[in-house]
Amino acid sequence: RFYRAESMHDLLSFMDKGQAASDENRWTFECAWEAANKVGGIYTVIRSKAYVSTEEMGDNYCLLGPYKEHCARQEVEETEFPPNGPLAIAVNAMRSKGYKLHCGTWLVDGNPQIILFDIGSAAWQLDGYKQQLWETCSLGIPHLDIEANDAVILGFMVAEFITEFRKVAENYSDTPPRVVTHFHEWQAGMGLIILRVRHIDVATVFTTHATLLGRYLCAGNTDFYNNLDKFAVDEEAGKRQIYHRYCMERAAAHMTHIFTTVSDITGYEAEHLLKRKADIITPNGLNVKKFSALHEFQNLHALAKDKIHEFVRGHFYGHFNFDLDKTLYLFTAGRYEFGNKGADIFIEALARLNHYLKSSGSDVTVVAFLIFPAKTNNFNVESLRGHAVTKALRDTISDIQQKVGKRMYDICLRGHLPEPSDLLHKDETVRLKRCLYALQRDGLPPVTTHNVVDDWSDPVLNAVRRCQMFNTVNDNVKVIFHPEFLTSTNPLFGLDYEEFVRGCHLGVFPSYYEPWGYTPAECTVMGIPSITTNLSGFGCFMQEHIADPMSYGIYVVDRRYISLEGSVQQLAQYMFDFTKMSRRQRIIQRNRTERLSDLMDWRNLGIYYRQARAQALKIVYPDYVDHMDQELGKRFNYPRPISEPPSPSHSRATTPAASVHGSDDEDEVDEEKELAELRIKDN
Ligand code: G6P
Ligand code: 1S3
Repeated sequence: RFYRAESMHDLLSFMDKGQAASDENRWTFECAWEAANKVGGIYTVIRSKAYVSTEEMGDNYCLLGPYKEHCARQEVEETEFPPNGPLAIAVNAMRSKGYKLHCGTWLVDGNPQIILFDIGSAAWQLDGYKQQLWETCSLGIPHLDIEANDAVILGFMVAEFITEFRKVAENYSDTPPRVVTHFHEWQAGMGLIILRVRHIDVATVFTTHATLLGRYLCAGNTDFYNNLDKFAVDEEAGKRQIYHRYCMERAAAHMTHIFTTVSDITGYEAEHLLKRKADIITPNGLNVKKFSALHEFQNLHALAKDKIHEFVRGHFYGHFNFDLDKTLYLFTAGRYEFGNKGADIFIEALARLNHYLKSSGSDVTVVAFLIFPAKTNNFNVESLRGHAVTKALRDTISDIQQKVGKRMYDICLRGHLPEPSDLLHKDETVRLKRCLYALQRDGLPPVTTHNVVDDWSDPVLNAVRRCQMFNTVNDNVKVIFHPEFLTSTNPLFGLDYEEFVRGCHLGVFPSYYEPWGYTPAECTVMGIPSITTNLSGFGCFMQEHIADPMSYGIYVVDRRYISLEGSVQQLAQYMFDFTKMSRRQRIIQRNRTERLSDLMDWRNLGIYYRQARAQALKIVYPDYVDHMDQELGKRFNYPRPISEPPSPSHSRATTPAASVHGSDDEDEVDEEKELAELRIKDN
C-alpha cells in the first residue's frame, strides 16, 4: 500500500506547532472514558484525532482516562514521562498520595501521551467524594449505579491530578501556564465539575456526543424532534431512573467555559434537554489515509467483494440460482439500537425493494447484511455446513482440475487432441456427484449466521418474519443478519470490518437518533456510497457542505419533515434506483464519493477543536492571543460535479457504453472521461 507522503511543509509546521505550545507554556488535557478503552464512537473520535492533536500540541498534549487493563495492555506502551518535567512531577505527587496511575504512549497514529487512572486505587474514597458532591452541588449518586460511581472516582482523580499539574506548571517556566482541560460526555464530565467547584485556574471545554435523555426518549418510540421543546426533562429523567446521571451531564454542560456538541442536530437537542446552547459545533473527523493512485481503492473493492462472494456461495448453497456478477451488497452496522439506528425502516424498505425488483423483472440480486452485536450461542450449524460443503466442492474441483490438466498435456504431447472422455475419469465424476449431493438442502438459507439467544423476541428477526424475507429462490432481495461485529478471524467471512465495507456496494444507515454517525463517514473515506438521514449529524453536515450530496453518493433520507411511511418509500426508492445503475456508473460514483474524504479529515475538522480551546482560554485569560485565528471560519464547499450525476441507466441513454455491466476498467471512467462524455453530449 502506498499512502500519500506527508510533505516537508507538513513536517515543518508540525515541529513549529508543537514548539509554539511549548514556548507559550500552553497545555491541553483531553479526558474521556473511552481513551484507550474501546467502547463505542467516542473511542473513534479520540483515537482518530490523536494525530492532529499531537501535530498541534506536541508533548504539551496528554490524554486522560480510566485504566482498563484488557484494552490498555494491547494499545498502550507504558513508559514514564521525562523526569523533572511537569507531567512526571504531577504524576509522582499523585502516586505519593496512594493513587495508581499508568503513564505512557497510546500506540495509535500520533502516539499521544496518555495517563490512565486506576479507579480501584481510589475506590475507598468514594463515600467522601459523594459527600463533597452533595455538599457543593447537591448532586446525589445512588449506591447501586456502578458506572456513575466509577465516573465520580475518575472525576476526582483527574481533578486532583490537574490541580497538581497546574501548581507544577506555574514554577516550570517564566511564562504563566495556559491549561485547557477538555472533557467528553457525562462519564468524564465529573472531573470538570470538581475543577470548577474548586476554582482551579484552568480553561474547560465539555463536548457531548449524545444526550442521555435524548437516547432514552428516542428509543421509546417518541416523536422526539417535534416535541423537543415540550419535554419535562427532570420528570422524564426521573421516570427512567437516570436523574443523577442527567444532573451530572447537565451540570458539566453548564459549568464549562465552552460547550460543544458533535452536530447542529445534537446542539438543538442539547439546547432543549440540557438547557444550554452549544457555543461551537465540533464535527467528528477521521484520520484519512489516501492512496497515491485513485484506482487502488477500486481494486481493493474488487478484492474484498470476491471474499464476500465466497461467503455468499457458501451461505446460499443449494439455492444459489443468482448471478454474482449482477449481485449488489448492501449493509448496515452499529450499536444494536433497533429503532435508533433505523434497522426497522431498513427491513421494511428491503421488503418493498424486493417487490419492485420482482415486478420490474430485474435480474439484479441484492444481498443485505445487518451487522449488530446481539447475544448469541455461537454460529449456527447450517451456516457452517454451507461453508464446509462449498469448500469440499472447491477442493475437489481444484484437485480434478490439476489431474485433467496433466492428462491434457500428456495427450497433446503425443500429438493428439484430447477427447472429452479422455479428460474426466469415471471416479472423478462420482466424486463430483457426491459433492453435488451434499449441496442439496431441505430448508431455506438461514437469515442469521448465529443462534440468537432471544430468537423469538429479537427485533431484527421479528421484522424479517413480519416482512416474510425468507431468502427463497424467488426473492431478489436476500437478508443476512450477522449478530456479531466482524473480525478477520471470523470463520465465515475471514474479513475485518474495513475490508467488508470496501467489498460492499452501499452502506445503509437510516438512523432516527444519530448525533454524528461514523458508519457512513467511514464508507465515504473508503469511496463506498451510503444512505444516511437528515436526523444524523453526518447527513446534515453533508447537506450543508455539498450542493448535491446524492451526486457524490451520499443519499439523505428525510426522517424529519415527512411521515414514517414517506421515509420508508424514499429509502426503498433510493435503493431501487441504485440497483438500476450500471457498473460503469457505480465506478464513477465511487470515485466521486472518495473525493469527499478531505471533508472528513481531522486535518480540516480539527480546527473546530482548536477554536473551542482558544475560546475557552480567552474567557479565562482575556489577554490570551490566538495566533491561529485567521484559520477559523474556513469553509468547505463542494459544488455539483461538472458532469452529470450517475443516475439509473434508463435515464442516461446518451451515455456511451452504459450497458448494465459494461466496461469495468476504471481507467476509462476517470475524470477526463467524464468530461469527454460531457463534450460528446454538448456536440
Ligand atoms: C472496481 C474494480 C473493477 C471492478 C469494479 C466492480 O472498480 O477496479 O475491476 O470491475 O470494481 O464494480 P462493482 O460496482 O460491480 O462491484
Ligand atoms: C455516539 O456514539 P453512538 O453510536 O452511541 O458518539 C459518536 C461519536 O461522536 C457519534 O458518532 C454517534 O452518532 C453517537 O451515537
